[in-house]
Amino acid sequence: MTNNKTILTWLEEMKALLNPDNVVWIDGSEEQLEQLRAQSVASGELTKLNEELLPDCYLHRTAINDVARVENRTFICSKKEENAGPTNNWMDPQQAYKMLYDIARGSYAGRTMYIIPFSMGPIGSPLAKAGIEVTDSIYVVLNMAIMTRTGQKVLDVLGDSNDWVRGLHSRCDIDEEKRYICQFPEDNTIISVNSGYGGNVLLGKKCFALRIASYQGWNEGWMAEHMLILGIENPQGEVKYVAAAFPSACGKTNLAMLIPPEYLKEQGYKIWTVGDDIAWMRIGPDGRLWAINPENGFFGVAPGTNEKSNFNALASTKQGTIFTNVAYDKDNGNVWWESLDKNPPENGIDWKGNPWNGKTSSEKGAHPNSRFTAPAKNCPCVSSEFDSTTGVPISAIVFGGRRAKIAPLVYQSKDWENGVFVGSTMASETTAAASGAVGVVRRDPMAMLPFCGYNMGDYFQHWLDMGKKLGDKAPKIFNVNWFRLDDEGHFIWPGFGDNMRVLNWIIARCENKVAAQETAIGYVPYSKDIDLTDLDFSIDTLNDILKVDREAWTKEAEEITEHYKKFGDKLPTELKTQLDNLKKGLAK
Ligand code: SAT
Ligand code: MN
Repeated sequence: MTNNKTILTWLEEMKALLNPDNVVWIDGSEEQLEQLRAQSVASGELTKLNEELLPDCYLHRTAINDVARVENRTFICSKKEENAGPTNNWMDPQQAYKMLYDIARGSYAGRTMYIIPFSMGPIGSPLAKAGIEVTDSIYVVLNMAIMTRTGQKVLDVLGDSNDWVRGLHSRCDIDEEKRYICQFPEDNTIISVNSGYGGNVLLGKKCFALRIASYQGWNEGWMAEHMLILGIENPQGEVKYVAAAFPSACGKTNLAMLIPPEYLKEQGYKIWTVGDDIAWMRIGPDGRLWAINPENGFFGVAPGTNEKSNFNALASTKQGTIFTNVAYDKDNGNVWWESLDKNPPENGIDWKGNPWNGKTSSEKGAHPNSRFTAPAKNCPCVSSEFDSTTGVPISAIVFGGRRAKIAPLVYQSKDWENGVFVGSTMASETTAAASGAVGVVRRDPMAMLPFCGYNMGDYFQHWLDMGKKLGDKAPKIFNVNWFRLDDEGHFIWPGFGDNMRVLNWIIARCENKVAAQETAIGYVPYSKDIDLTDLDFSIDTLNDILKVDREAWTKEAEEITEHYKKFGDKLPTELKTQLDNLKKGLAK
């Protein structure tokens, strides 16, 4: 498949280490993938779903102990501990290689080694990068074939270059105690052992496109961010692009595929999806920030996805999709998950593989972090720029998280530097996307806490430096919070399609078309400027969720002071000044 010496040498090493019975190159052809699907159905790794209801779709169950990313077992293995920084687990690279090789040694015996050449980003795009993942899992091969661009073409474009990322995945025994997800940023290398779950094993995704790529971006002057990318088309047919960062399972996929409220649709507004999870952004020849989505599919959270909450995501899963850890409907060969509809299967199998009656059981049918892996091209609102090699120009960057209180529905930062401050202090209540307690507030700067491949203090500085280079062409930076709760614990803002009302305010701000009130935290909308047409929502309630509560923010500023202490000398002085300014503004 290739004469690239750097690849061939590494593969020889991997073969010697892993000792596979067979070696198979993934060439990107449909015939080969079809044969692998058949093979994994025969072995029970995949279940073929009803061909009429869900053509070319499959169900997979992971081990019960292996259902989410494992942040406590994820390591950045840079030579110096300081370069992993205070927010990452660190391991010395020599020690890590030895430990991981000892775990993986001989683990492919009796198995096949699949070699997956893949491209993150449209093949041939100057913003794209290549990788090779070796794996002993057909599930990984089939998911990578949806989530990335795979096969011979990748090798052809790469030629003899050594600019590619090495990814070793071995399921080993799915032993939790020996599960490790290790990134070696200085070596462009990822090693993942003893897991078979999504983010731990689809190495193109978080491991490469965020952890390794963020480090590459720092060195090469670009940005790899945990952001969706969407286009907002106005009635004149002009499209403005927004990139938005939210922690895992905070609705990035929903926002990326939003359907505007009826009255806006009638006026001609449309949303186009470029990406739902990751953005790679570079300064283009015109000085603006241009973004691509390095992925080729959506690895979305299934529970909560339904016709109302995300019609487009659901439509994306109707063909060529792999479902992981959802419930199975034996009578119809169909899948089901919580809140899909009010008609769970009676004769079902739950995500653990046990018989399950959805009508009577109090147990959940699908795991809260169960997923669909769907091809992006299935999405009814996929952007015409999806495969663009130049990407799309970004007008606004939006940060957000789950905050029951405090953070207003939306506000704009005062400038780029202040926007970096807002991103660096982002906080969110935790979800099921990672193992650990759910619902605890944690600081998650730029939604990159589990994904930044280097010292987060340096990462903040990189953001500040990018702002200096972008100058007055820099995107405007905003913060949103869809998740305010009332005293009874209900969401106040309707969210979903109605978030378009907020996006329209954001775009109007970018175009200098609407005024705003300056507050200590930034520019907050006048409530009259958030369009509530056709919405049963009072202006008083809107005022409530736009209010900047001085007392709460003063407490918040104290918590930010604590959060910032972690970064020591690495905290850029600009951000210290920003915090001081916030405190002064609140005291006024
Ligand atoms: O499992 S993944 O890490 O790929 C998805 C997520 O947690 O956002
Ligand atoms: Mn994500």
